[in-house]
Amino acid sequence: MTLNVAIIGSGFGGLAASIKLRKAGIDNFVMFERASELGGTWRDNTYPGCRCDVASNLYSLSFARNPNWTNSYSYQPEIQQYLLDVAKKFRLRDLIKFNHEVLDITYNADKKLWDLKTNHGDFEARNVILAAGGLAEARLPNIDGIDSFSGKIMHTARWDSSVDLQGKRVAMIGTGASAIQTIPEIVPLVSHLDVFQRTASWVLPHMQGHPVKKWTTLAYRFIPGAQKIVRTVGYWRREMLGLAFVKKIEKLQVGMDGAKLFRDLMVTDPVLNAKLTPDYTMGCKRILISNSFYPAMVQPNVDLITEGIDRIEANGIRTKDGVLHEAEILICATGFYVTDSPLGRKVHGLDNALLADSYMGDMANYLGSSFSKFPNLFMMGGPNTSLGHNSIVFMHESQLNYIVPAVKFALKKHAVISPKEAMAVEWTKTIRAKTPHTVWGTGCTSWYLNASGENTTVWPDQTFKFRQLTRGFKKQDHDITV
Ligand code: N01
Repeated sequence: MTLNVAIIGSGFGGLAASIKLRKAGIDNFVMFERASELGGTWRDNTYPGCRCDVASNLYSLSFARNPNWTNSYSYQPEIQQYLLDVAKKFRLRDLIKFNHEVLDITYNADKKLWDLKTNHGDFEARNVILAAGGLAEARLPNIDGIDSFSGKIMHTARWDSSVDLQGKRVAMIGTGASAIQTIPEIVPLVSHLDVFQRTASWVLPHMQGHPVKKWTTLAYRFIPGAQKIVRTVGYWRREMLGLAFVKKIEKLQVGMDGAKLFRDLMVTDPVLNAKLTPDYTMGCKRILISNSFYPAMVQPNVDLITEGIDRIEANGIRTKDGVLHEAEILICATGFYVTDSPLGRKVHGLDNALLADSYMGDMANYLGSSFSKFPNLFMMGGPNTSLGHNSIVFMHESQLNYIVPAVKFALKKHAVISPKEAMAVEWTKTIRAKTPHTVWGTGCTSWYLNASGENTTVWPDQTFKFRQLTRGFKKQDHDITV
């Protein structure tokens, strides 16, 4: 049977797409999920201390608010439970084909259908929504000798809870968002931790993460609109930060001064303090929020190594100064394949166009959601729809305001639709021209940039503007064949 829609992934994006499709009266669709459970990045990231740095009221679907959050900034298990609850409430589980890894997605122009190859057989679909997520493919560092390490290697996004860290000598590579949450949790366990830092991060104190009071939960449950108001206020506070990122970069100096004060109070050793001092404008890489990272870094069993890694050997990590830092366990908090996600190489459109070129090559996109040579294919979390300052769930819902009516139109009219090449080129040009004037154009390396140093990941403007631009399906922007 030909599917109306094949959705790839069952994380926030896939679940939201399913709910919205159904609400639009569309049936006969499935979510292909390579794992045995739904949840995407919140299923995968089970490292100790894993928590969202966006408030729970905001980091949730607007149409599925949860009055029962126990913490204002939730930890991973509660977010994963939220997604399981959403799936239950909206009866989505039966729509998911678990353990189905999509191996290839190719457009068949004769049949006007997408052919999907999975590890459990082949499928055809009239429309495809890619919702595999930007933080899905864990990246191990490409460091000489990594295969020769004789101990256990773990990536934070593939945490193995059966590994006992108690009393072990541990090395951690990376000091990004995942690392700074993991480090304080494992320092009390390990005999020694060497943290290998390539770039120091901007760290601010966590001022608002706290258990939710009972009366607040009651207010969320029983006072109509109470939680929505809190969510809205939280959204606009973040947009103030967004304003500094995209228009008033000089205002970030206030944040940098505050972060310096915080660091100076927490890290009194001048050598360690200097090593932890970032050398780029705050916000160019993701701002980290933690009250426990600096206190962990000053513990006597922790060393911060900034000499640069030369290679990994059987017994540890050798730095460029020739010193071998012995380790029994190696933890890589080294991020994800984002601009070079393997999924991009599995999607082939017209003229054998490769979706990977939307991030890595010159391929233009429309609203970060569709591509001229990929008819009836849409991408959640596509180019320049990731965020540095607000909730990604808001962006997902914005994308769906365009994607769902587009799919509905295509199904109703039996139409082949794709954005006009000129519209896609115009959109991509406009987005790329914005970045140099934002904080992401101030010069730092991050996963927001592709191999050519171009921002193909983060939305370089305020999010309400994206919401305005994605309002509905504009026929005039598309090539439509019926
Ligand atoms: O990954 P990252 P992450 N040698 O790519 C270093 C979300 N998230 O998993 O900065 C040495 O940010 C790398 O160094 P450098 C959030 O969107 C959110 O931490 O490239 N070091 C960096 O320090 C976040 O942005 C939350 O110089 C190497 C680190 O590894 C995204 O996930 C929590 C190296 C990678 O940092 C990714 O965060 C967790 C090498 N070869 C994640 N390769 C919250 O909500 C890489 N590094 C709080």
